[in-house]
Amino acid sequence: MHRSGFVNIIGRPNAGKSTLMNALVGERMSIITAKPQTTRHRILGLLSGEDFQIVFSDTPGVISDPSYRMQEMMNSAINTTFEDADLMIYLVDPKEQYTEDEPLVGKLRRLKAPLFLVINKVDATSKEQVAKIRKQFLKWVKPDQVMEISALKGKGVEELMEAIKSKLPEGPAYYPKDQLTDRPERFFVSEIIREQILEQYHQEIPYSTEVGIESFKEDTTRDGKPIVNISALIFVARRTQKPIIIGKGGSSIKKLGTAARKRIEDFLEQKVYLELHVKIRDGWRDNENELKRFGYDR
Ligand SMILES: Nc1nc2c(ncn2[C@@H]2O[C@H](COP(=O)(O)OP(=O)(O)OP(=O)(O)O)[C@@H](O)[C@H]2O)c(=O)[nH]1
Ligand SMILES: [Mg+2]
Repeated sequence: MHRSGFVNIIGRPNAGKSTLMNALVGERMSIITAKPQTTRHRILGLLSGEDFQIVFSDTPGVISDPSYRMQEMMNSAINTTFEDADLMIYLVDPKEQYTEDEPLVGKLRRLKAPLFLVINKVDATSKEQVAKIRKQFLKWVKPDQVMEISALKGKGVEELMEAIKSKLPEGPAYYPKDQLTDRPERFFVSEIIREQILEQYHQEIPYSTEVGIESFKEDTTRDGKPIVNISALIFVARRTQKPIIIGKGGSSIKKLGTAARKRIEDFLEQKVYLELHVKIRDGWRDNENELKRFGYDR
């Protein structure tokens, strides 16, 4: 018998969804930073074996009161996971405060698919606090299982994987068994650059920024070694943000370029030449055409 299914990971920004998906698929796929709203798109991570295929989804954290069209679209990426889930993982950060009107709780009550309530970050939270959060959520939702894990330390991840496998329905492989994700290489390259922007810049800058790959070409250096030539565009939402990205005498963008290049080299397992340019796209976060171009309408 072959088993397969969509296992969708949802929760608040910063709960550790991307860390968990990467731990489950065993690849550094989704970007992870300490800042909330790091993930902006639904990203599939595939895990296949002889007799099973799990289609994991990493998703943006739910935003309770979106200020931009972009954030509304991030929320709608979460809504699609309610339509196709064979199993829903609701990931909770026990260090946070919750109330019954938590954005996803109502929808989770009406969910037909099995629900796992997974309490993350137990490595960094007291037992009492974990127990309190567990009790609280059990008043609000009826999960099929409750688990306590540390996605960061890998604690409880194997047990979670076993529990997931035991809930997988009978079904065919949806993707070729050697495929790892639904996204092309260049998407991950732009994500790595965005990750480094989140790491390096502060306040509104990372949130006002989008990255596009202008060209991506395999080439050889003058001495005949393989290299990937990548040219990327950093879009900012306001004119005043451009000099901040660039920094004094180009120092900030240079630092960004070096950090991103190293990461991309690790990811592609190849030498990389990376060129970065900054462009202004006034108010792109509220502009339907720009959002479409940046892939927010999938
Ligand atoms: N201590 C601890 N930190 C964790 C754990 N899992 C994730 N984190 C940290 O929490 C922060 C957010 O992790 P992400 O995986 O990016 O969280 P996310 O839910 O994908 O966040 P968004 O994409 O913004 O919605 C990072 O600093 C992680 O290192 C955990 O089990 N323990
Ligand atoms: Mg994420």
